[in-house]
Amino acid sequence: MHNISRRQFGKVAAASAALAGTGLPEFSFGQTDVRPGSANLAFPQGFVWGCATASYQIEGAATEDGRKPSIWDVFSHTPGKTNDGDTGDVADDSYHRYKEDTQLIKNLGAGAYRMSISWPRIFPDGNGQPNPLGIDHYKRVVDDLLANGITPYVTLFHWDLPAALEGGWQSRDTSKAYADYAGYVARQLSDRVKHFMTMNEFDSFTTLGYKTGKFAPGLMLPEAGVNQVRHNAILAHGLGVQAIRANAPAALVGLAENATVFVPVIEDEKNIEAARRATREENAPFLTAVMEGKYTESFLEREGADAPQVGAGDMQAIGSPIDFLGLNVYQPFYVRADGSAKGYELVPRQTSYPRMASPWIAVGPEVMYWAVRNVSDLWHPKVMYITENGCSADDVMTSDGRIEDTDRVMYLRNHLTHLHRAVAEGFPVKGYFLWSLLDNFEWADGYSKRFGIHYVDFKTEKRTPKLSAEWYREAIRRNVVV
Ligand code: PNW
Repeated sequence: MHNISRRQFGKVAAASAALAGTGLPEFSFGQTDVRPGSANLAFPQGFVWGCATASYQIEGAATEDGRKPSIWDVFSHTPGKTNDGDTGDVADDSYHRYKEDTQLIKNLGAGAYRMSISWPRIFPDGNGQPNPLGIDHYKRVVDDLLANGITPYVTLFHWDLPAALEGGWQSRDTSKAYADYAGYVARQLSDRVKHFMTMNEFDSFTTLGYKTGKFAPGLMLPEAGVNQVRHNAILAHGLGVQAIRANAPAALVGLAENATVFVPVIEDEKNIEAARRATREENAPFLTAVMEGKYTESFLEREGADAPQVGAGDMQAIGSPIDFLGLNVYQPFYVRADGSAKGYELVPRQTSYPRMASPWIAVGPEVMYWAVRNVSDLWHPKVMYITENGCSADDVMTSDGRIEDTDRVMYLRNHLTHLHRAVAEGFPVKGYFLWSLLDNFEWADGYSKRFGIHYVDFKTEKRTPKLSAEWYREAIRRNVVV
């Protein structure tokens, strides 16, 4: 049994020592002034503020400079798969307008940008010969960011898998092809890029792509097949970490994962313990396997004959140490201790639970604190980032050209307040990336859901800062929740 109060005391004591001189209070939540704008909600000096995007969602230029289709090109061009038949053919046209987008980031005062590389631009057939025009494009993008004082954080796989790879993530060969691709990009870019993330959100592209069929490639495999896809995905991550290290020894390697986050229904010792247990069990095929280098016994038992086939050396690769852990944080799940052997029970959200414009975004800002704390208490990563947080909203432009997204500001302000609590308690969160810099192709929802802090008119590609962009700029400028 853990002695929570002692552990917590140690953490807070360490936090106050670490924060001495930064002007942060020992206790930041519930016990001091937490009015927005209060110095008590200040972040440590050097905290990284950024925005995030992904290649297929913003680039367009789907057939340019030797790029061949990804599974998302195939899927979005299949009738009935995306809202209104929307595709990423043009998207934000950022392939051509990247300099304009750099200026949007610069105007926010943000020091970092999380972007992704399109695998089918680099290896149009998934493997074999690299396409020099592909990597040249990203060298230009990165150089433009650096020239403007913005640090790139590069994701190597944000779901645009080359369509040419037979079987996609059902095949182990894809994991190997991924490692070759990741090693190649790291070698090409590591003179300019320090932070690489292997993958974005295992659960989304495996479960939605291969189980429910809502995302590319739109398959509905039986459980054994889905578990194999998940295994091949985390294996690709592990082999990717090794390949990046071999090709770019100075690079820092991490992951951007949307771990399912559990919030204790009441913040007391037994429910906190339940949240921790739920975090480990419910993320067993993904983050737990990556952080522990093994599947939990209860996962293997629960899946039985449907458990994945594991090759020799797979788990060791999967458990390769990483330098930082990125968490994409959107929605909470509530949990309570129930006295069972498992130790927890999920508590369903009532129908009145508040949501943003995407029905899956249930609003529970404390998710931010518990994402960091559960993961830290279980696995103690040395460095963490929030690699995504944000929301869709029903943005409309007023007659005088403004977008008054007070609901998005509300969502962001509250999430940052709870992130501040985590930082003030000494958890090692070093930065925050807002999803998203600009409205973009929201996967199966096409252009019907807007996540940007810049509004995009998809007819003219004109970008307009929303109220939330103004708000974020002010938070960044003062390094405090406003
Ligand atoms: C993340 N869900 O995706 C992705 O990393 C982004 O590409 C995406 O645009 C952003 O969040 C907003 O959706 C998710 O249905 C998509 O639970 C869907 C879900 C979760 C994450």
